Amino acid sequence: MKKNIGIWGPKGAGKTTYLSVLYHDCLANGWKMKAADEESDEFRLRNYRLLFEEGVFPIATMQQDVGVYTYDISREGALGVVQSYRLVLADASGEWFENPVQMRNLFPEITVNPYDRLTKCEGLLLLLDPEEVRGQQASHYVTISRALGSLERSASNNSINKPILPAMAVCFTKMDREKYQYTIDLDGEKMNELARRVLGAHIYQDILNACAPGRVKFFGCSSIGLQENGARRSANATEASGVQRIDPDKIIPINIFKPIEWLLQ
Ligand SMILES: Nc1nc2c(ncn2[C@@H]2O[C@H](COP(=O)(O)OP(=O)(O)OP(=O)(O)O)[C@@H](O)[C@H]2O)c(=O)[nH]1
Ligand SMILES: [Mg+2]
Repeated sequence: MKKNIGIWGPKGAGKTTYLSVLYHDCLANGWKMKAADEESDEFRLRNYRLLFEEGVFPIATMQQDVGVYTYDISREGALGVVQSYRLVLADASGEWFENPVQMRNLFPEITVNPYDRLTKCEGLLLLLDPEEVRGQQASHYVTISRALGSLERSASNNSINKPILPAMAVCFTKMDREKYQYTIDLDGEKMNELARRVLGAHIYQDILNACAPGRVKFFGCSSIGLQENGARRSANATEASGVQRIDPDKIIPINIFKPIEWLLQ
């Protein structure tokens, strides 16, 4: 079963890093995963080396680089029934979501741009750095509202009677940072409370309004894991070279595959 998963998130939210460790976390959750083409495998391997060998984050995605990555995942569920999906994920620079008009004008040749991809996605991953959202709620409001509007329009175009919106997983990234570490695994009402606090009442309510009941869920995640003492260093301080270092041996991604697993349900 083919599933287009849309990824949405402002610049630097952690999209590329998230995708880079997806393979790792998918396996850790008892699934098998295989890249469906060479480009998808190369993306995975290139970033794997950066993170797990050199201990550095992938570089910021360039404006013109819109990558579409396809992975086949499967696992044996209850009663030996095999579940299998083809995940199609697109990764783009956050500028596509912050300034879509400007990006479209700059790169008219990118016909299926990440923005338009939303109109045919079955699930949406909204990645947000909670620290950034808190600092700039108004600009995030705009970026998030665009995603919601685009989803709602595509739903009402596709079916006349009952618009069916894709499910949406809102993931707060980089929750390994000291301030957030203790909230990474919150669930249910506690997670909703955190989301309301981070997003502000307006954005929070807009998200709930745009999604059918039970079709939106908030997650806390970290691509690099808690890193123990290293987390503080990697999150806040930059080395003299300007490159943040991660301890490759301590990369244990948290809640990376879980939101996708939830979207697939
Ligand atoms: N502490 C911590 N920092 C992270 C994590 N993931 C990403 N970062 C930091 O956030 C920066 C941006 O991450 P990216 O994955 O490049 O973000 P992006 O959303 O792809 O950014 P653009 O492609 O520029 O839009 C990284 O260079 C890291 O400094 C994480 O799990 N924990
Ligand atoms: Mg990126």
